[in-house]
Amino acid sequence: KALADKIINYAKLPQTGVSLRQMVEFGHKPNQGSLLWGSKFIHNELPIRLSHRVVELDTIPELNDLPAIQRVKNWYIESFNELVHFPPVPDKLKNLLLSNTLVNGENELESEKDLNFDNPVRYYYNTRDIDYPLEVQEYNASFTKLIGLIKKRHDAVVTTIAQGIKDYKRCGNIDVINDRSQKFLDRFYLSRIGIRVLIGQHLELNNPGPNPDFSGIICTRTKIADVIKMAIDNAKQICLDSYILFSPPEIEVYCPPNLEFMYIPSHLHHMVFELVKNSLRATVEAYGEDEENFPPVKVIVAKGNEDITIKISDEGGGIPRSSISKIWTYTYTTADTPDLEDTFNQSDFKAPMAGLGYGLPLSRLYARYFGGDIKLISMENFGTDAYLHLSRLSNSNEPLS
Ligand code: W6P
Repeated sequence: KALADKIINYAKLPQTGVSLRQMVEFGHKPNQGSLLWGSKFIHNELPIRLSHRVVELDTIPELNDLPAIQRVKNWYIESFNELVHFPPVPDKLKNLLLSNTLVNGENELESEKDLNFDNPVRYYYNTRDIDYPLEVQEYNASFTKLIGLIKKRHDAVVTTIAQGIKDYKRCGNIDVINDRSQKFLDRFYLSRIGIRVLIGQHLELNNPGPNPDFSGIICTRTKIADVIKMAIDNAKQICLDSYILFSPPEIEVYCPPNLEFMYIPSHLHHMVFELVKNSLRATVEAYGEDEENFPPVKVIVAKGNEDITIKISDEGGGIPRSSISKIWTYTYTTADTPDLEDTFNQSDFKAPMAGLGYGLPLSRLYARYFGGDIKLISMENFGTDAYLHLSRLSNSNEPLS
């Protein structure tokens, strides 16, 4: 039908990546005019990214059969449809916006001739800080509302797919996770991170909080030691909730004081939390009730020119070298995995010690999204070192598949 054709056509258009630096530069005190360019960019870009995922999904028959995947695909189609039906910027606002767009300034258009409203927007353009008419604000507000609803619709994508794959495997379909669907899910979740960063950034810019260190959801002064501390407290608490323990293993942190960099704090928290949680679990399971002899988990932070690297070391017995690659798959977990209902039925949601096994592969995607990575080195029968590399060069573009 018409919608299906439209999706196929959009999927032929290239996706446009954005760097952390671009987002931050744009996000510094945007006015309603700049936000209108932001709305236009996302209005162009989101349907393209959504269509790529839908079309690609049709090429993975092993996954396409899953009811859970069909549900998720329908969310993508619905959101695509809402976006392409959202009204374009009214003509009378176009000219006003064009005449106030900054040319040849920092971070602006390269030349006047690019100033055609219907050209594809590479990212955002900054505009003069004038009083824009109410219609601009109304347009931005109604677009912001739409993408807020879209973001919410897709909240449960990861858990829906994870549970779907688990059920499907339990019914005897062991071939769902082959190399092809593994690579697809990596691209799919990486793309999802990018989409949610764009939406999250736009929502935040349209409704900014008071903290001047933030540009949208990006903190220009993310204090590594603070984020690590919170992630550790969180992981320790979950460790206490999951095991009958007097106290969880000690965690020693060696971090240059006051070290800060530009990042999305929630992403950093998520990755450190996940790695620390794994180290705690390995330690507790290796030592059992012998709490007094828990070897501490060590967190070491080093600042280089290219990277800030966080090493998380445990002496939890390690894993065989041949099992390392399984850690990054979407079906492997060393612990018993609770079903989703079990975790949601608790009066308030508790992150389980061992979730659906997605924590590590997703953390690596978060790292890669901004040019970093996660590497695991294990000594079987001793322990594991996890290296979280974070790129300090914030101008690497979003990886788009
Ligand atoms: C383990 C297995 C693992 C995965 C990720 C991080 C730390 C650890 N420790 O034994």
